[in-house]
Amino acid sequence: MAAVTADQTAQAGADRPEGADEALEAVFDAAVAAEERIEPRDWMPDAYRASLVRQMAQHAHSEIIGMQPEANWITRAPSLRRKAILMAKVQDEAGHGLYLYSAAETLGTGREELLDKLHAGRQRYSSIFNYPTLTWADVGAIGWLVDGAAITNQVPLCRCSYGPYARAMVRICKEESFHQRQGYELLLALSRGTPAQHEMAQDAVNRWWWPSLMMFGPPDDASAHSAQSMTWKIKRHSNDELRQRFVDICVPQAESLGLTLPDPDLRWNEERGQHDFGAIDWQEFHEVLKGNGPCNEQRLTQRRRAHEEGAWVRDAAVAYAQKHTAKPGQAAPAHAAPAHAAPRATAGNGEATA
Ligand code: FAQ
Repeated sequence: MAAVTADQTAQAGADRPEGADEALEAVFDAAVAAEERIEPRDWMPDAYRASLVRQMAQHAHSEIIGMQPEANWITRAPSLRRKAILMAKVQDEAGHGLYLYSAAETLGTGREELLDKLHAGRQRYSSIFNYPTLTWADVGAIGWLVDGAAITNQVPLCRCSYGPYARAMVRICKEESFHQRQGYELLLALSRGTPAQHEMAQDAVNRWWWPSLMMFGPPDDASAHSAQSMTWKIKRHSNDELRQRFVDICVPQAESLGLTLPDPDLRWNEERGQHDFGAIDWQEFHEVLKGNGPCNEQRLTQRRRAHEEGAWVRDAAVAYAQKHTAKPGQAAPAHAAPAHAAPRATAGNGEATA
């Protein structure tokens, strides 16, 4: 970006003449308008930085909490092939979290800080991961619908104005595409299987359809951040636009799958050239956001426990890095104390734990 770097701004320091911030903001606005990428060392408004951290943190948290519902089925996958695919997918989600935390770090917020906020319930993760995976077909429904919704939302983020986020999204979207296809293929196998398997696939779609539509966020007239995020070209489309796009993509796919989307109001609108669909239960969405979804407590408890139990891995990685960066003749610092084990929690919402 041909903008002013943060260093140049700092050099100008406190003596900056009156109106300097406005001038910097004008350069920033022009860069955004010209579709240039904002890079970590460029000057940016504090509110732009804060909004990016907010969205990227929520996104990163969603990826790592999103590992839980499907990981729950790794030990019970019905074949070696399915198990290998599912393990690869769940590992991919961890990787996505890693790219996104790293991208957020370029804005000056450390991963530890973001994780602390997640564990304290001060930052969000996607509502969708607060629903239980009750049968094997849920793994297919998550792949088809949840990853499908994620791709619809995230492909435009590859053109986000903030460089590190946009670049992380390119790789994430390629992997999400594989995730979506494996879910579709799994559901197709079930749908064409025995009547009981078909029924299991339909039941999973019935349960995941509406929560998937909620992933796109509140309706445009209730979306606090959309207008500003779109002006800054963080978001390229509104929540409702992307939700509509997703519905239009899913209808023919559901037909090919031989499954029904659970919405009696779903029909093609010739005039609009799009599908009409039924009302979303926004009360349910807000309850989930408040922490009252079927799995909120379970997901956070498990996340905190995984973090505690993984302390020794982080300590070991730090000790290893220090050892290898220590100058010759300098002793490597002693490694940290071993992590302590926390008691296991049990799910109280019908979701069996692996
Ligand atoms: N859940 O003003 P808006 C995945 C919050 S990754 C929870 O419309 P914005 C991969 C929102 O944060 C899925 N909270 O907000 C995968 C804000 O609260 P705040 C995650 C939600 O940012 C697949 C408030 O409501 N994807 O699935 C939700 O303009 C399978 C007002 O909303 C991303 O994060 C929700 N559904 O638009 C992994 C993509 N919706 O912050 C494993 C990037 C809204 O003021 C397995 N994020 N809120 O406290 C975005 O595109 C946007 O942030 C939106 C929300 C569209 C999610």
